[in-house]
Amino acid sequence: MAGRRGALIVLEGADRAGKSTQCRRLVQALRDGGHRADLLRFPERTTEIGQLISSYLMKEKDLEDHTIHLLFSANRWEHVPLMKEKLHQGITLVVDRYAFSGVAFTSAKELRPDEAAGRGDFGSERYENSSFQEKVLQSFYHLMKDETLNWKTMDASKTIEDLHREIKSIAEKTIQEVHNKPLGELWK
Ligand code: NYM
Ligand code: MG
Repeated sequence: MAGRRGALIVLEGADRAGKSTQCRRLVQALRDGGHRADLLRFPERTTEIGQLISSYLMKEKDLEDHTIHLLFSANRWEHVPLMKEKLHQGITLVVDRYAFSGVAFTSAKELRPDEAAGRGDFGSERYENSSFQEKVLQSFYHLMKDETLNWKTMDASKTIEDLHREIKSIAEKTIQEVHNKPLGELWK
């Protein structure tokens, strides 16, 4: 195992797709299978920056669009040294949202045609309505055209168990494929 690095596995998607459930299940399954794996999520609401983000999302605080965008970004950057250290140590990171959510959610604000959104079965945080989520999805599809990022599309309407099996098998394959590759950059 010496010198093997961990894989960076990111689950992205609209709200309510089941990412958090799948991330938890995946980390547990990888650990049960003898891998070293840790769970991360963004926004990580426990830091000072994360608390600002959380109060923005809960509509307790108003922030200008660029400002909140940069806070989401800063919230990822403040974790990058730790993430790199873990990956170098051979720990696979399962990440519940990353920079792609940053792009998809911010650009969805620019795409928004009007406020006359029918409310779906979402929570009460900012962005949690079906017309906004539709824009987010369009943004994700756009980002997925970048083939240098090893995207796999999951059908979130499948059962938790079926999805878990699929995701686990992709993750295990990815861990093998990247273990002797150097860490790259998301975007160059
Ligand atoms: N979100 C998340 C963004 O708008 N930009 C970002 O960079 C990230 C990481 O935060 N609706 C949005 C997407 C979600 C919200 O995330 C809270 P979660 O996964 O529901 O805690
Ligand atoms: Mg949410």
